[in-house]
Amino acid sequence: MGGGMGGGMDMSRIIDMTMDRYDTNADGKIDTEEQKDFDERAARMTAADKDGDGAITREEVQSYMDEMMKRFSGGQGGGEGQGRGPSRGN
Ligand SMILES: [Ca+2]
Ligand SMILES: [Ca+2]
Repeated sequence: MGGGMGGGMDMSRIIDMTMDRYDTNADGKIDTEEQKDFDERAARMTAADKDGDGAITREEVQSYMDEMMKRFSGGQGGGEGQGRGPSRGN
């Protein structure tokens, strides 16, 4: 299967950067300690922990990003509402 994304965004690079930034001990996952460094935006990524072991692996980041992309480009309308937190920065 040729799974190339034709788009402008290089997903694996984004994941690399994410891991780089937060996986400070470079063991390949972002554990709960490292997650304390998450900013507001990154905090959503805690939802990426599919197996619920508290640590976010690169794979989990990847499938999370995947889902986000699908959601973005899939554009089934109607998914709005509720989801907006009161985040206005400060
Ligand atoms: Ca780590
Ligand atoms: Ca996990």
